[in-house]
Amino acid sequence: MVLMKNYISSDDQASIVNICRDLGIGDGGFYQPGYDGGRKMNLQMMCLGKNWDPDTNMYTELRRSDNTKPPEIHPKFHDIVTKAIQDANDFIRVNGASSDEGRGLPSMSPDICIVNFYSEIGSLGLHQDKSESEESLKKGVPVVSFSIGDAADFSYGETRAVGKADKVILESGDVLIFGGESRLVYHAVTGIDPDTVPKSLREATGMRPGRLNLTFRKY
Ligand code: MD6
Ligand code: FE
Repeated sequence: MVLMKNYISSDDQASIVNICRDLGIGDGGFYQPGYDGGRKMNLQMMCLGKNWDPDTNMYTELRRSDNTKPPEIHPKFHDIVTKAIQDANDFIRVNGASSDEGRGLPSMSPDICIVNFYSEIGSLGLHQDKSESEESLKKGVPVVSFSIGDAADFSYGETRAVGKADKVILESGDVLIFGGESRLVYHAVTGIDPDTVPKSLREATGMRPGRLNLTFRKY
C-alpha cells in the first residue's frame, strides 16, 4: 500500500475536475446508486470504461438502471496512473524493506475507473475492492486512487474490525495505491472535511464543495 502525498499537479487536478464535470452531465454520467431494498449510496457515481453495479458487484457494458454506456477513460488519466505506479515502484525499490525486494507492484493498464463525488456529508461504508477477475486479485494488480477537492477521513485495516482500523487523511492531489498483498485491504470513507479544498483549485474550476475520488482498476 503506497500513499503519494500531493502527487497530482494543480493543473492536472483542475483538468481532472473539468473532464469529470463534462463527462458527468452526459450519457452514463453521475447518478446516485441505490440498492434493491431502496437504500441509496451516500455519494454520486460515474463509471468509465465499464459499468460497475454496486448492488450486484458486477461489471457490465451498460448501466442497468438507464442502459447508458460509460464514457471512455480519458488518455490523460491513463498517463497519470502509469506514472504513479512507476514512481511508487521506484520508491519501493529505494526505501522498501529488504523483504520487499523483487516485490514491486505489477504494472496495470486500467479498463475501469469508478468516479465518486462526495458532498460535504458524503461517506462510503467499509468494503474490499474484489469485483475484479480472480486473476487480477490473485496477482495483486493494483487499484490506483486519486483524491481531489475537500479532504477525506479514510480508514483501512486487514480485517472488518473497525476499532482496529488505521486512519489517514486523503487530501487533494494524493494518490493511494492498493497492490500486491494490500490489494484486498478493508477501507472506508468515514467523512469529508468541509472547506479543505485548495483555494487555487476552487478558483480554477469553480467546483462545488465536496470531494472527487477516482479509482482505476484492471478487470
Ligand atoms: C475514496 N476509495 O477514496 C474511496 N478503493 O473515496 C476507495 O474505495 C479505494 O481509495 C480501493 C483502493 C483505493 C481506494
Ligand atoms: Fe474501494
